[in-house]
Amino acid sequence: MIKSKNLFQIFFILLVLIIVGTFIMNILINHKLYASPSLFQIAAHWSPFIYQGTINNYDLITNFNFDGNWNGYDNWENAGKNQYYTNFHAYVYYAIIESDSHYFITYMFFHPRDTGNPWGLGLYGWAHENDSEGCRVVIEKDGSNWGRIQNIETIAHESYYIYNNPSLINSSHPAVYVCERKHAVYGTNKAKSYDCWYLTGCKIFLVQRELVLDIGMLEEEQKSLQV
Ligand SMILES: [Ca+2]
Ligand SMILES: [Ca+2]
Repeated sequence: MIKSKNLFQIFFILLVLIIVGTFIMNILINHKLYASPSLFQIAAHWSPFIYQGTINNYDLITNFNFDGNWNGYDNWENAGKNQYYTNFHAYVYYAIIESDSHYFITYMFFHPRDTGNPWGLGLYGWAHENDSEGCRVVIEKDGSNWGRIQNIETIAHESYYIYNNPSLINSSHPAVYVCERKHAVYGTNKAKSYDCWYLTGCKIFLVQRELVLDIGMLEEEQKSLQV
């Protein structure tokens, strides 16, 4: 027969195990140590803060099918229609490549109109439909859940700029700067480019983590299209 003293000891040991187990599980869940993050979580974790120069709504980053179709030949015309021009939603497209040692995360910013430079002149001055520019974030696998940022690479027209060991916002978000009109992307607001001569004089807004949610919505949208 088990004595009441022994029963108390067993009960006490079980209680301690439950409390310690719950505490450990909470740590694992909160710090996502119970499983490696998914590729989507990796892309969301390192997603850039985007400083976008704007002079009008054609400088708002949006989705390719903003007009309800996947036809790229009507985007210039439709972007100018009031129902779309006043209702662009923020989207960022992403792609991620994983190697044994790195993640290569590409973020693409789409604008239906590149309105050209103010003079319509120069090698890249012309206006055109369907503007796609962006950046790539290179993450080195270092044994931690999220890895370590190695560099970011931006595209501006047909040139690439590499920024090693960039400073981060909220510890995991590199900043990129997107010019109005032409939408060239730089990793610094002081790039030696004619684009940034007029970037500094315009209104700049900051697109934050909401873009991550839109990436998720886009994934669901793509799945529904595949069905
Ligand atoms: Ca279209
Ligand atoms: Ca452009």
